[in-house]
Amino acid sequence: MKLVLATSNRGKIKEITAMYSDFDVVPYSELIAPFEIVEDGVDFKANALIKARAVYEALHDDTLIVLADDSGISVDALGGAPGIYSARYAGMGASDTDNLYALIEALNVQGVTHSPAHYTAAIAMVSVQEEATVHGWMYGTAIAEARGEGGFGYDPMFIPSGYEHTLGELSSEVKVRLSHRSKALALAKMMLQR
Ligand code: ITT
Repeated sequence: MKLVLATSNRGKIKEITAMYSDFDVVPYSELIAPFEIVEDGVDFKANALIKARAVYEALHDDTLIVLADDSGISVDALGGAPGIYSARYAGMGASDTDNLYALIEALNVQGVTHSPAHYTAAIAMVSVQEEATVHGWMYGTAIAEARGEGGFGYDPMFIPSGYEHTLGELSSEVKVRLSHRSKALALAKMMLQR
């Protein structure tokens, strides 16, 4: 079954490809020229559907299934920010590193060294037959410093519940066991197999 990923995020592509080794997974940019998708949905689910539909429609191939991920981190001490704005917390076109240090700075400004936080992933699947969405979450603590080089995005400042190290310091195997994306992808896989 060919599964087209409607994402340009290399960290997501790596994680999804590793977890879906039993599928024929291809990023959409290998099939058509990548294009900008306006993510103006009200929540993660709406944005995941916007991305999956946009790529499905652009491909013009009803044998394909398109899968999109919309995700982000929500920090309690910041009222749940950045949430759905995680990819542009430091402004439009910001890099992962810019966003990471902007979030650390926001905690420092509040005088917060540790705050409860969680990641959310919404996965949307679009095919000729149907559209479906699933979610996954990972809870833990956001800290006001970056530790480790592993993972991507906000991982160097996120300590999963039950651990003492950040996802930047922990192995990718640990992240696969715990992550918001893994949980959502496991549900999505059951639907795809059905
Ligand atoms: P696509 O829309 O092309 O998929 P994107 O990076 O713009 O790529 P999102 O709009 O879903 O994706 O934004 C997700 C943001 O949350 C982005 O800044 C990521 O770095 C961050 N994020 C999501 N999952 C993460 C994870 O597992 N670890 C670290 N950061 C993550």
